[in-house]
Amino acid sequence: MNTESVAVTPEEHFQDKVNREVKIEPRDWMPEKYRQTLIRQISQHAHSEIVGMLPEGNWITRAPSLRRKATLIAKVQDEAGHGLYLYSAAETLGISRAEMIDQLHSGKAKYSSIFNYPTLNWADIGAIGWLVDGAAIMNQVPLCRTSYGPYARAMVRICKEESFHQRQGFEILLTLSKGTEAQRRMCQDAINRWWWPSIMMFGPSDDASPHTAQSMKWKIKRISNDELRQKFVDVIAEQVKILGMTLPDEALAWNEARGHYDFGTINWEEFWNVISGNGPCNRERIAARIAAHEEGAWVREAASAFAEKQRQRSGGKDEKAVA
Ligand code: BYC
Repeated sequence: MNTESVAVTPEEHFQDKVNREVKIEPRDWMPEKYRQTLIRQISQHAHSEIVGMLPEGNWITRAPSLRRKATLIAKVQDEAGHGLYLYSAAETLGISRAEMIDQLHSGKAKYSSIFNYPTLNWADIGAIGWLVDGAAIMNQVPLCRTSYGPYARAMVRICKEESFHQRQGFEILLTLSKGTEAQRRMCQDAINRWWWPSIMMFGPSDDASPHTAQSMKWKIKRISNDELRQKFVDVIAEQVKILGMTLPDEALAWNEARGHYDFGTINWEEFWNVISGNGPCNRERIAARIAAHEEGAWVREAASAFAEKQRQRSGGKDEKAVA
């Protein structure tokens, strides 16, 4: 028996596929707004990975041992790889890498709010790994089931690497937490400064999120901002006990009836301020990205010239083969 529903319009056919968990692929018909939403989300995600290299890259030369240096280099390199998978996934939707980069540099496209905060000392690298990568994984694991095939497939690989990142961050903090009094203070101070920005990473609360309802209907997003944030708070409120540290929130308390931790009110004014370009490091981050892009122009030109030479050479060979 044919159980497929009879789709009348392209929109209905599309929604029916989404409802049946059939992945949408680049050549499939899709509503223009779905395509635009994906370009916005995937490119902003890619930009976050690339900008995220800056605060961490800053600590490669100052990592306290060879092992820490090697691990941090590997992590920062992974972020570059994540950016590249994501730019490639977005390109399948008909936008070029150059256009996306222009949107980042001109301020038209956003990147994660979290990377507009400074990394002041080594403990911050631990806190980023544990809290920032932890929040990123919480958000990204459901994206492995997102409705757009190339995005979902990129996320599977990214999530595997992110879980290594989170563990290395936790291990840095665990080491500090067992160290001297000064090291314990560094650890607590980093947690205090990164906690609130980390829970802002999930985005505005559901009732203030303009995109969530439609993105959930299209199964681009699988779990809402508030639900993910709550899951993250529940996990971290337990893990912080292993470090013998605390989270800087007096309202944090287990709520037996809800089966979740209650937590304090997020400073949404700070969030909107940071994402509209006025956080502590926004200008510095964009200036660093633009400088890197301009300084890398000769590499792009050399690579294009080399590709052109190869093309001409292989063209010559082909002609010989034909002759
Ligand atoms: N920062 O309606 P909403 C990482 C914007 S880092 C900045 O909820 P949506 C990593 C949002 O874009 C994590 N902007 O939107 C890398 C929208 O503005 P526009 C990166 C934010 O898209 C290196 C407006 O607020 N992860 O992985 O449905 C080292 C309204 O929001 C933020 C991703 O990007 C924010 N935190 O939901 C370590 C995951 N939150 O675009 C780690 C993929 C919201 O209309 N993205 N905005 O101008 C997503 O899952 C979703 O896009 C979000 C936002 C949950 C982030």
